[in-house]
Amino acid sequence: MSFKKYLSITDEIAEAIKKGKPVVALESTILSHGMPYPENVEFANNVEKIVRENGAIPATTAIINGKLKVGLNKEELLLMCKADNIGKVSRRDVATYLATKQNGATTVATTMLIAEMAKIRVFATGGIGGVHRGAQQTMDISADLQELAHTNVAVIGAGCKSILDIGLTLEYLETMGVPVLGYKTDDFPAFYTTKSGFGVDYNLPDAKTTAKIMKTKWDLGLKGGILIANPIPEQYSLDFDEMEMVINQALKLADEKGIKGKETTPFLLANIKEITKGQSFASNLQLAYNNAKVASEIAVEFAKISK
Ligand code: PSU
Ligand code: MN
Repeated sequence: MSFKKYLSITDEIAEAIKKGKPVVALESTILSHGMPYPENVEFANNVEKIVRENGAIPATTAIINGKLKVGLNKEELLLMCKADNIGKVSRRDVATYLATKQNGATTVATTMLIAEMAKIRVFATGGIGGVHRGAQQTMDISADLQELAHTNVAVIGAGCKSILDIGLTLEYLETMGVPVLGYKTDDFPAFYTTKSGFGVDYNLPDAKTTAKIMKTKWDLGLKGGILIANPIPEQYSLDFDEMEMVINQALKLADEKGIKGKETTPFLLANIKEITKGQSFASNLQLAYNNAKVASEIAVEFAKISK
């Protein structure tokens, strides 16, 4: 297919995919637009290390020099982390960035898209985008949700932040037929906290069962992604009410400054970090590490039954 000329997969990852070995996709927007430099460099290296320690091969994605990159070398990772002139690329931006050779970081939506092209079925992130609060007026709904509806990739994330309307986000996913599965939990996590007050469709007992559900869904030809909601480890969990206050403060600031569109999410993330004096950032790192670990375990089990 003609998309292959745009794909640039490292030899190691290409070989692993060919042999049916476990590979875990990782996004770059979390690096370029979700975290400050140089902390994001350490984070990027740690996440890749955790994936390897748990038996899978990391595949960080980005758009560089007209190519959809699957797997970044040190230099390319640094480019994403320094984030000088690095756009935030969602589905609608992909063709423009490729054709005009602009460099960009991939969101959850774009990472899913690239992962599917490369035949990678498991992707670890921090949290997904969703239906924003006030979407009834603004119609601000992340393209991540449409991608989950259509693209065959399992996304492991710590739910979503309550910068979003979590209830509406879950309704949207239900409408689109996206399974929302809790990893060893009955509760949909709210990123910084283990519980959001909303439930999941099913409580996954282990990686093996997760892999079985993924395989069954796609065997049936039921197109689309699966959201695997993996709560932050208890010891790093923050107080829900305290985070609500912080988030409300950030939302108010965004409103006052008239922040709109694709700037909204990065603006809110940066301000939450600022208001909590970095405390939320430590939790952010830990939940993302935990997602990488669980995603790798799932990728290992999925590889076993997909041979
Ligand atoms: N939510 C987070 N951290 C993030 C993002 C979302 O808690 O880094 C990033 C992800 O890359 C996600 C994107 O795909 O923001 C969603 O942006 P938007 O809401 O503009 O679709
Ligand atoms: Mn948006």
